[in-house]
Amino acid sequence: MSRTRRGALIVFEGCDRSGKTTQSDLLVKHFEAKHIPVKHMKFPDRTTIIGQMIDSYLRKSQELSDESIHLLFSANRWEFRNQMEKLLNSGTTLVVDRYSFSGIAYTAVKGKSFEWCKFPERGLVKPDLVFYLKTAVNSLESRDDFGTEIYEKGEIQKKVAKIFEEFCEKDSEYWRMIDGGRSIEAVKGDIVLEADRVLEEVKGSPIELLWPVD
Ligand code: Z5A
Ligand code: MG
Repeated sequence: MSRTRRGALIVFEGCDRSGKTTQSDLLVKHFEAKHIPVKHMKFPDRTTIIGQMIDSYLRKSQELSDESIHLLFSANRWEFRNQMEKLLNSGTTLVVDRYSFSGIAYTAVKGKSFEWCKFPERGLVKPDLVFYLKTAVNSLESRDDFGTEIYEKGEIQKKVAKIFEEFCEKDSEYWRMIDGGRSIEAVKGDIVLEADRVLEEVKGSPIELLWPVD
């Protein structure tokens, strides 16, 4: 029985201005040039009603409790969960700019427990590969537009970076730490090598879920 090869779920994580959008765009273009079906996604997706509430919070025009904003970020991913699974199963690779790990990291640094932060993410599609773009926070602060939204403070970004590094250590089978402090082309070179490899690896393997509840 022939089965359509599934696509891969490839996620970019990192601090503010670490190059996630730049590199995820380049990876999408790389796949397009090879005629590989690919879709670029981004969280938060500010186009939905939930996304607009998140946008107002990030731009500091709407105050929300830590719990409410956490659940809104998660709900924003759940809005797209079934569509993502369908696309992957039909052979489309998804390149996603921020995902559940941002959700966990940015709330955990406010003092909520890791387990509490993780819970609403359970059952979303598990990425096949996560790139963490590691870049010194001091150098990010000098990149364009740093400092306009609510979390864009050096102290918060440093704590978030530490949580991403813990993920890299703990979940090393699908996390890759990439030195994002180099030129855009050098960073892209490493990413493309890993991404091409994972596309081959996932052929024939089923989609997994994040931290499924027993
Ligand atoms: N958040 C959350 O709390 N919970 C959640 O569940 C999720 C998110 C999903 C908005 O995210 C906020 O939402 C974010 C986390 C929180 N708050 N913070 N911080 P966002 O994704 O919309 O925004 P962002 O990631 O914070 O910022 P960004 O501007 O999108 O950054 P980026 O995509 O990583 O960087 P970039 O646009 O590719 O590059 C930034 C600049 O640096 C640009 O001028 C580039 O040309 C330049 N650049 C890129 N690469 C390089 C290199 N290698 N060298 C030099 N310059 C470079
Ligand atoms: Mg971005």
